[in-house]
Amino acid sequence: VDCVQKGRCMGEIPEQGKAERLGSRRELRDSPFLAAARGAPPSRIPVWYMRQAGRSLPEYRDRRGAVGMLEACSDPALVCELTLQPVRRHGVDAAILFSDIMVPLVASGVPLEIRSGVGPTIASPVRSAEDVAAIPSLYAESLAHLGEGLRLLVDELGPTPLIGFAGGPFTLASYLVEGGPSRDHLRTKAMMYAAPDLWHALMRKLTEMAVTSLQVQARAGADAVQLFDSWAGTLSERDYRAFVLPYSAQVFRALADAGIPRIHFGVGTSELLAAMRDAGADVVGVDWRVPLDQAVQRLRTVPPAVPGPVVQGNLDPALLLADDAILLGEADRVVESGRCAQGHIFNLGHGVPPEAPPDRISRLTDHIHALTPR
Ligand code: 1CP
Repeated sequence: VDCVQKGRCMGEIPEQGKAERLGSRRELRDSPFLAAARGAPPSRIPVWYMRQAGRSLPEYRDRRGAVGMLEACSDPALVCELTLQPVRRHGVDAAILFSDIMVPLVASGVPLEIRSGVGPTIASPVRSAEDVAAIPSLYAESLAHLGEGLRLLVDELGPTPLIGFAGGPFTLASYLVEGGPSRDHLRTKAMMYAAPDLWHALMRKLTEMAVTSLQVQARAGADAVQLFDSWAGTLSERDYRAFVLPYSAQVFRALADAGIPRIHFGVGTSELLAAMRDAGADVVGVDWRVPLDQAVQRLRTVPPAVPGPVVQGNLDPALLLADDAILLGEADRVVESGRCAQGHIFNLGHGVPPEAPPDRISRLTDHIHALTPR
């Protein structure tokens, strides 16, 4: 079924409790993704991929055509269609809303663009107290299109759960302060060190935005949420705990009542894994730099938390460009090293590269599904 062709427009649905909504999607009770995320035994090893929608898929290139990224994100029917494409093609165990971490900033009125092949660029980077004060507040009503896309999806997805997401406070700050993508995040870290009051004021604003956005998504039917603090791995654990963790913890706390699994992910975060779990995440994403058995060791707290750590990851995305035998062999290693976790959601260590052959992604998915779950 194609959301765009159907061109349906649904009215406002009153806010519902999660338990009530689960009742209306009874098929979700058997979801391997939700079982693993809760630390329960899944019927098969769940698989989804960060950036599973997007340029690796010919049907995506077809549908996106010349439509700008932000324009695409504000069209609920198109969002629905692009979210469903990888679910149909690969048979993954979760859908992730087609959107971007910059969408809440755009909705609040911060002038920015997403340039094809570049990423987000900010018209006037945030460098002073005046700049921070000028960032408008985000109102839930400004994200009505996001909620609308989610509601269309909940109807279409049947037994497949839907992941909502937001950018983590450090990662959003890095785009705002640098003015665009950055390798070293030097200006961002300089602000953090040299102007801590300014930094904390900025973090408070971004935290509020992430909370508003995730609450809108949870109310519209997201079955899990992921906080993408992609670039937090540039910080030492000490600085992460002082300058970022309190804000991420606030985001996770604000989502506790929604009763849905909360995933926390960043790249290069081998040294931050325990801190990222301490922020209140139910599931911690692990990139490819540390094997899952070691990640689990790092995530075990003293006294041991009950239940034990649930991890997501951690296949190197570059393997999608190697041949099948190498890819599947490495995937087996990831699965084996993840068996000591309370739960493992198979994923890549970061996003699907646009060059990844779609058929190979499907074969990888089938291969993992054929393995015996823990
Ligand atoms: O399928 C999915 O995963 C859903 C789609 C999705 C998600 C989860 C997109 C679509 N963006 C995101 C999150 C996002 N956006 C993150 C966190 C995840 C990650 O680390 O990859 C980040 C850091 C961004 C910022 C961003 N937006 C970048 C990265 C730039 C950099 O600093 O390297 C880029 C290239 C974008 C644009 C974007 N977002 C999504 C797509 C399909 C695109 C490309 C659009 C285009 O080129 O037209």
